[in-house]
Formats: sequence, structure tokens, C-alpha cells
Amino acid sequence: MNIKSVTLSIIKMPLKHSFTTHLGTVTEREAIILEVKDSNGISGFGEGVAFSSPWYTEETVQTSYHVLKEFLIPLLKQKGLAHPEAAHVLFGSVRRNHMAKAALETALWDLQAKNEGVPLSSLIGGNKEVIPAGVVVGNPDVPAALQQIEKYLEQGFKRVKVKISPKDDYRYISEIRRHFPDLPLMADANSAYSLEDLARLQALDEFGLLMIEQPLGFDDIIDHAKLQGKIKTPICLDESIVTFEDARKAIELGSCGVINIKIGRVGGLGEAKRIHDYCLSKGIPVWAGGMIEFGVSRAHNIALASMPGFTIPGDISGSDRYWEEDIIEPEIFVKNGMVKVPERPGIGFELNRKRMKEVTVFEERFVF
Ligand code: OSB
Ligand code: MG
Repeated sequence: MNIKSVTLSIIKMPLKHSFTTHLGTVTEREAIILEVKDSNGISGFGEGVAFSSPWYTEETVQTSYHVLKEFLIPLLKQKGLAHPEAAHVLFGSVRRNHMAKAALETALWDLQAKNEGVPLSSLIGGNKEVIPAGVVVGNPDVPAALQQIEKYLEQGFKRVKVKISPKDDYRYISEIRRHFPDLPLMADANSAYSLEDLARLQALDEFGLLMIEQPLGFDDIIDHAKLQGKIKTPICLDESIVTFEDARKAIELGSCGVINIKIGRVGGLGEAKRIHDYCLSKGIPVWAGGMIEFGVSRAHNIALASMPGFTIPGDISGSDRYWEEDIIEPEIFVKNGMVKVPERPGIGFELNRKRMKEVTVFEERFVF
């Protein structure tokens, strides 16, 4: 790869509807859009998915920016890179900071695919033409949640995920189940419970949830194994799996039956692929998680979800789920509950430069 420049743009956009978990409410989204340019004049795009504050993981927009500017971009400039597969080793001298690494690494994957003239999905071994769309409802108010679910089902979404906490779980899920008895439904707790809540979690077994996501500690795989032995609903891990080794250990311990893979959380597409391959070999289904992201990250998620082990609809919705106008063209849309995997080279979407101008709050270019 012959990189000539890297451009970092911090963008900011309000959400169409606020998104609530027990950890807080998101009403506005900041992110870093990263563009790498090579000597062929080709551009690759990545998105830094850290939030403005460290509520989901320890990273923020500002920490990612700092790590990219002071460490990752200089490493790439000084040492160069033969293939995006090697980025994991190149960035190995920087501990964690996975979302910062993934922002740059995913842009390199897009660039590589474009140089080879193939869709990113094909380059990483994807074999699907369309993928099923799933949607997340982040609204603790029952009537509002029911109304949203109704609307999403009309749009054809294949699976609905809701956010739960011990404050109001049984009533919340039972109301949804009463209105939608056959809905493929799952619940994400974002670590709202502890083992002391065992009875509450066992009570949810009766609702036939597809899975319960990250009920216990954000960094735990031990208590999750204990819990999985005592509840029927499969546990899906999100926050706890930040490396391939975490996935291997969680599966060996029996901490989960399903894994949610997020490219940003695990530090890049290469690591996401390794986790996918391992889970496929162990019969553990995976799905692509969401980060309330813009189109660039959504496009990378679509490529990821085209791989054979992604057998469950992920948190993949269209551009219009959160945004009045996305930063890519064409926008991503859901048709009959499915999203098309692009056939054009790379991520298959262009950056909408006009929209980028409207939402960019800071920009800096690093020339190699
Ligand atoms: O826990 O999966 C999560 C969004 C932001 C941070 C964490 C999570 C989420 C979601 C996905 O639930 C929402 C989406 O992108 O549609
Ligand atoms: Mg989650």
C-alpha cells in the first residue's frame, strides 16, 4: 500500500429520535470520518465509532483522535503496510484503543478492495447478496416502544431488540410480547444486572427471547458462565468481547451461546474476521452489532455481515433510522427487511461531500 495522506474529520449530527439505555440517553452523535488516499489517487474510508463520552467503552472521540494523530498515523507513515491484514501487528505496540485502530484499519480495507477492483464483502470472504435487517428500540416508555415496533414491522425488519434494566424488565417485555407474540425479539441489558438478580433474569425465560445481550459486567466472562448454567435464554456477549482471545475464552467457559461482533469494539475488520472464523468453527452464531453509526461504518458492517457465520439478523438498519441525511451516497435502505450488499468496489458507497461540509466541526490532514 502506498499511502499519501490521511484526513480526519470530526462530524456532529443530531439523532432523529433520542436513544436511551440504562446508562443514559444519546441525542446527538459525534464521530471521526477518516479518509486514506494512496498514490493511485484512490480513497478509502473508515469511521471512528467512539462516543463523545466513555459510557459504552473507555474511548471517546477525543481519545481516538489523539491516538490516531499521535501514534497510529505516525506508525503507518514510518513503517508502511503491505496489506490491511498486517495492521493488527503494526498497531500492536499501542495497547487497546480499539475504536481508534479500527477507524484507520477499516479505511485501509476499503482502499485495498478498491485497488483490487472488488467489493469489500468479497475481499473478506462474504458470500451473501442481501442481509437481513434488525432494529433496536431505545425507548423505555411502553406505548412509545410498541408504536415504534409496529412501524418497524411494517418496514419489514426481521428482528427487534429492546433495551432492558432491572428497573422495569418483566412488565416491559411482557407488554411487548402480549402485542407481538411471534416477534423475533431480544433484549440488551448493557451490564445492568449482577448475579444477585438471578431470579429476575430467570423470570424472563418465559418470553422466548432469541437471546439476552450482556446482562452482567462489561468486562466479565466468569459470572456470565455461571448465569448461563441457570437460565434457558442464550446469553449473547457484546462489551465483554474485545479481542479474539476473549471470544475463545468465553466460548471455552460456556459464558455465551452467541456473540455480537462490532468492528470498532474489537479493533478492526481483521480481528472481527478472526472471531467470526473461530465462532463458525465452534458452531457459535454471530451477528453484527450497531453503534448508532453513520454510513461509512454501516457500510463496513454490511460487508462483515455478508460472511457465512452471520446467521442472525444484526443491528443493521438503514441510514434513515437515525439520520435526516447520512454522509454517504446512495444512502443505505432496508427493502422487505433486507439490505443489499453492494457490488461496486470497496465499501460500495461514496462520501457525500456536500453533507460532510455541513456536519464537519473539525478537520486535519496528515501528508506522508
Ligand atoms: O449495546 O449494542 C449496544 C448502540 C450504542 C452503543 C451500544 C449498543 C448500541 C445498540 C445498537 O444497541 C443501536 C444501533 O446502532 O442501532
Ligand atoms: Mg449491546
